[in-house]
Amino acid sequence: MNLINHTMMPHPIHLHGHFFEVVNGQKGQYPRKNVINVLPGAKVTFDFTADAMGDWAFHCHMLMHMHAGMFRVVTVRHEESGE
Ligand SMILES: [Cu+2]
Repeated sequence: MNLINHTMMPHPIHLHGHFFEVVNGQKGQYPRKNVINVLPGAKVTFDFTADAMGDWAFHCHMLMHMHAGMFRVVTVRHEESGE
């Protein structure tokens, strides 16, 4: 997953239901997190294993931003069952 911040504000982005590994160039030492602060103009990449079935919130942790639309649902499901 790549997160690119085109705004002038930082955005602490939070994924529910999973941890991810922040790709920081230090192979084998990727921090495991479920929130990553994406600074203005910055790009953050994380590796993510979708291993928890269900619908998960994926959003900015600043409530004003979340209510303004920085909120999505990440759905994890088995491809063959369609569930
Ligand atoms: Cu934000």
